[in-house]
Amino acid sequence: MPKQIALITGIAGQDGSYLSELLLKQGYEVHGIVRRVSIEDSDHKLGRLSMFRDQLHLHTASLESYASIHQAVEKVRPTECYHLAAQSFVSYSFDDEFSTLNTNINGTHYLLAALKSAVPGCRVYFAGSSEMFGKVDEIPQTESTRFRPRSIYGISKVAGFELTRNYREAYGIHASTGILFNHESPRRGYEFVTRKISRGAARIAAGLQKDLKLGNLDAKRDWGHAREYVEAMWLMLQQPQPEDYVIATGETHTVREFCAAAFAWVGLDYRDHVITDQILFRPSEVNVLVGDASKARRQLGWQPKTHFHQLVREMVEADCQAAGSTSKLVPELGVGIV
Ligand code: G4F
Repeated sequence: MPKQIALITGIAGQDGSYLSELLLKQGYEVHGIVRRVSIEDSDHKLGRLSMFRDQLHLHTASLESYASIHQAVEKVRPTECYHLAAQSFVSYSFDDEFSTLNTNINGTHYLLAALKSAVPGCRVYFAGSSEMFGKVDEIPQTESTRFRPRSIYGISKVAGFELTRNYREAYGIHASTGILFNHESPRRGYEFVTRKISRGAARIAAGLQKDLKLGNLDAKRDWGHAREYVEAMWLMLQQPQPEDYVIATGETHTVREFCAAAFAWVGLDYRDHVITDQILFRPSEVNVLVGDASKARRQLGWQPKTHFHQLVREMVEADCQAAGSTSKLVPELGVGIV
């Protein structure tokens, strides 16, 4: 069997790090595209890769430059390409619409065009998002639910999804989109709500901070474990035909429930510490997301394993360790108080 060569954009992020580990274990030669600043500040920006950094091949390129993307693709000549890089923080997309659209849409287009030109047989994964569903028409959301995005980020992902579909249909590229619902872990960035809460709870328990400011506590999300979601990405590229798949747990919880559970793990009541701040509310919100991953279960044999409370616990424990405190593990508190 010829050597499998993977190219991952966004390799330094949460998903990129879990995916690299998975592919290395399977014997892939793993290449990643990173920004020049990441190499210059590698302790900080490549921290998630530190455990296996010496097994990776990193290349500097920018999603804003077709020439640099083409050069990286031509050099690596991947058999599989996972396009994870994006401006992925939804709130920020309201503040800088132009750069979100530019990076997310043009970056995807540049990559698809470079792959088509240099390695048309390469299988491609595009990181879609449940944010594409936006103001949802139906609950739960499936592959055929209409997209009604409510943020510039969501709009950019719908465009990426359509570009991917078009490259598949027009040029016969094996390109699939994973419509991934929220997926979290102790490697999640601090700006996302779950990590903000797990870290906040741990630091408050350790006496390092008093309060935690949050926005909309009533938004509902379908939260799964990132380590399992990258397995679904890989499975999509092993299928004979490229298709699009919803990846989700099928369970939804409010941000408030996440707070209650996280603070309960450290023996605290979130109501004594969480403050809502209007500044952190979004101009237009996606109120409820919950996915139906039946197609992935049927065709990929994929299903989520980590339950909401296990996920919260794993994140809080990791942050307690970082904050030098111990979690007191009192889940009963978290279940009742919302
Ligand atoms: O953690 P979030 O910022 O994630 P969001 O916006 O759902 O997006 C994430 O999941 C998507 C998949 O659906 C990805 F495509 C995307 O790249 C990203 O990974 O916010 C979750 C919810 C929102 O409703 C937000 O309004 O939490 C609410 N929230 C309340 N207070 C907050 C806060 N979100 C953040 N980031 N910070 C807060 O203080």
